Amino acid sequence: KKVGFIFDLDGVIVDTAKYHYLAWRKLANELGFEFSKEQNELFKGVSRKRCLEILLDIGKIKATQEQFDTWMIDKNVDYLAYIEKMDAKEILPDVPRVLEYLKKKNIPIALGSASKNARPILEKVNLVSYFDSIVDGNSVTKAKPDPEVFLIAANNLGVNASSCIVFEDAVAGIQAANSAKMTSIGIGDSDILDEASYNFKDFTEISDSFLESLLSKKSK
Ligand code: G16
Ligand code: MG
Repeated sequence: KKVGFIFDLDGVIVDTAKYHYLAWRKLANELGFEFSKEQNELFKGVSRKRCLEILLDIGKIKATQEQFDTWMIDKNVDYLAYIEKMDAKEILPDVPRVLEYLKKKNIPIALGSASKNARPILEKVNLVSYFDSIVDGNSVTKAKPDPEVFLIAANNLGVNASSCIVFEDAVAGIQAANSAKMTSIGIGDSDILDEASYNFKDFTEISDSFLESLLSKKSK
């Protein structure tokens, strides 16, 4: 059976969470309240719109539709200024090795991200060519933990959902992969991502022999 791999973006391929944080914090400060790194954890894997809703809850701010739309744009403009300065040095350790390993074996690879900025980020870090399909926040109607983003990715790769393996750093992403009946690999804190099929701190812990054994198991 044909096997496919799906990578989340933020927290898996690059650490853009820090830039999201700085942009959300700036907006919070402008609106007159603090926004901590701990609170930013809630934003991982969550859509931009949902992030702003949570942020306004934290600040106890009621917004008109017009204000809401303006703040979404303001935050993204600030975020894009950080993205503009990104380069390949920001790729998380050993991600290129794993991508290269899969590419050499002709395994189809997709991106499955909540971000509407996924493509420009992949371009900035020079990884676009590894992806046979890029499914991002522009292509989905339902956010993670809904499996939509991963199901579209599997479909684009021409691989059965149950033959896909997903790398995710967010609880909502692991849940999305699980409900799509995919094999989920948690990247990060195994206590937080305890619903994943496998857990690793980062890609340096994922050996070629682990990938090999996963491939032979999944292709049966
Ligand atoms: C990422 C981040 C989220 C962010 C979302 C939308 O998800 O983890 O914090 O809110 O994308 O990003 P944008 O504002 O660029 O559309 P993922 O799925 O790549 O981890
Ligand atoms: Mg993520």
